[in-house]
Amino acid sequence: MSRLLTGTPGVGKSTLGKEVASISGLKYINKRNPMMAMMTSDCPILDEDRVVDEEGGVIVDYHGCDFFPKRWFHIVFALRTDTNVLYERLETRGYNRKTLTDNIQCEIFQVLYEEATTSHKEEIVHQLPSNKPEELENNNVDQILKLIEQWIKDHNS
Ligand code: DAT
Repeated sequence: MSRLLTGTPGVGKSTLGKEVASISGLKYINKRNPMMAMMTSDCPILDEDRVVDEEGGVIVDYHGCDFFPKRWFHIVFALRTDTNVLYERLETRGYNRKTLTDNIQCEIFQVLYEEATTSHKEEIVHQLPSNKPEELENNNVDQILKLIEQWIKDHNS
């Protein structure tokens, strides 16, 4: 069982992914995890054998889904952040002007959400707002856990 958290850098994938993993028992995988090898800085490869064997399933954090096989993810969560909020987060990270502008445009044109809906069935892609701590704690964690629970019910009956 694999879930993907996608979205522009800075939208909150790693914060939410780690929180969901700590509550649900899913294993959190990002590009620093040995199960994800980076061919180049923008080309991830998941170690399918190890991921499939992972008891309890995995939640993968990556800014994109083009590189993964289409059959791979059962649910995709696309985080979205308002431009002004994202700008401040990326500025705090010390991104240079070009990287900042590229990422803000990526969010404005919802590049990663559209990539998710064109590379996966639309009904498995869920957009989640990620601007305030309350959205993380009260909304997104709960919603992800409910959708995972529902998926398990639907596929085990
Ligand atoms: P990503 O993994 O998508 O690059 P992150 O998890 O590192 O993003 O988060 C970027 C910053 O934003 C970090 O300082 C934590 C903060 N953040 C994440 N989700 C948030 C939310 N829902 N409300 C407020 N701040 C949030």
